[in-house]
Amino acid sequence: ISRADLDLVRAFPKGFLWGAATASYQIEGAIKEDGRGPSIWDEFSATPGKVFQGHTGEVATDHYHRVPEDIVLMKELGLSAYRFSIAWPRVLPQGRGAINAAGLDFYERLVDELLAHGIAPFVTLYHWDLPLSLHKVGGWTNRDTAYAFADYADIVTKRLGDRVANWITLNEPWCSAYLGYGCGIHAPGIQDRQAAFVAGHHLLLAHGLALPRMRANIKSVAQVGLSLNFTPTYASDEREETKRDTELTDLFVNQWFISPIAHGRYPEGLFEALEVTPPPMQDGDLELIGAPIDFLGVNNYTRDVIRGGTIPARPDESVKVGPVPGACYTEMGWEIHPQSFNELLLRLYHEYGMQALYITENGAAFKDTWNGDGVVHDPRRIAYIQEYLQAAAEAVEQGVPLRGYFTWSLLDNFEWAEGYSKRFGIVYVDYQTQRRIIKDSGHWYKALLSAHRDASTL
Ligand code: GBH
Repeated sequence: ISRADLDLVRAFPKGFLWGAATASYQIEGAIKEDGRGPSIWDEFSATPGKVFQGHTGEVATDHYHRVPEDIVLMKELGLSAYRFSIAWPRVLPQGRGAINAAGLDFYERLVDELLAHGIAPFVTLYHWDLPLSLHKVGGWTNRDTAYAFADYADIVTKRLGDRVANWITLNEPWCSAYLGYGCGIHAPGIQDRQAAFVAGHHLLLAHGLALPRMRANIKSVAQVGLSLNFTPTYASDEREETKRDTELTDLFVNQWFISPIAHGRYPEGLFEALEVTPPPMQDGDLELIGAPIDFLGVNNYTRDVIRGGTIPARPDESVKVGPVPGACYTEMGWEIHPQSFNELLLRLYHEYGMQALYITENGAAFKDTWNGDGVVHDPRRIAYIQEYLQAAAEAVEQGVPLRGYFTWSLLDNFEWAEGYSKRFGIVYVDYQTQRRIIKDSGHWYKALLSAHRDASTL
């Protein structure tokens, strides 16, 4: 570990949580086992042309059968926290109604094993795997799905609320709403701008309805929040139309969900900018949605640079500029820009008044290879995490109440529409054998975490 890394860890307070994140459909596999019902991602990935080379989550990283081994890996890495998601269709195969005991048992064993190893569980209730039966009756465009989610949240926290303190209702509802219903690149693959905003409202409502019911079930000091994705937007030039389109993109990409959560209202001009009518709402919805959360989970990977005046100029269409001269990109084609991460954290604190923040996802995909020698060199991932942590450290020094950092991801996994073609793990997975190999970035992360522990005990 370098001198610079030692300085880096000193910026993070004692008790700061260091973790890694995953999601059920991306790692579990075993989609037909022990009574799990089908999800929209089973159907979507089985539909030709939707996912890279027809990849599916049928086996994924086989985590469902490898929990003990994977927890040993986390322990080896020295993680103080682990963020994972619960597959709703394992708990409620039809989305509502009959509970599948084996599903709850699986997550209870996972939680108990984490606790036995001194790793704090951060549980996400919804990371995109909606039970297919709920989709058949409209999915997130149906208001009833929000009530079904609240019942599901109640069931899970009744079972695990005596030992899990940290909960995330939804992961990136923007993606569920827009990628799922607006442009259709994610399940359920619907292309309907208007439907995206209806779905978005019901996702927010689901969060709002679940919040008080979860808190009632959590025994220790409840920490309930949600994780939102942010992609800060920057203007590529000084022109008026560039300024306008940059603001419109920000409205759509960054403000759509945080504004109702933080302020109890949709941001002004959102629906007009996207040329949709406001979603149907009932009295009291925005109060539920805007109820205080205990923390905000921040997922950030990159920024967007916008060139205005592109026709058509609706912010969900292509107004991004091509490669920024001199910039570096990951395998996803996402620009590496730590400064925007720093500014995002400051904004969430100052403009949105978030009093506790966790980075619940940050990481990078690169072309990692393994030659059979048990070593994976990924210097660019180390540099990425280092630079983003440096930006986070500066935010902490500037007063941002940052409580923890989870890198995406613990393991290489099923990267949604990209299938297995993109590797985000700090641990490599050889999909032929399911062997796990800690990448150089994993070894580096481990050293960093242990340096932070040492610095904290001084
Ligand atoms: C996260 O989403 C997910 O939570 C996680 O499951 C996933 O594996 C990880 O990141 C890596 O991708 O409008 O098509 O240009 C990613 C957040 C937000 C990033 C939307 C891409 C623009 C998509 N994403 N963003 S698009």
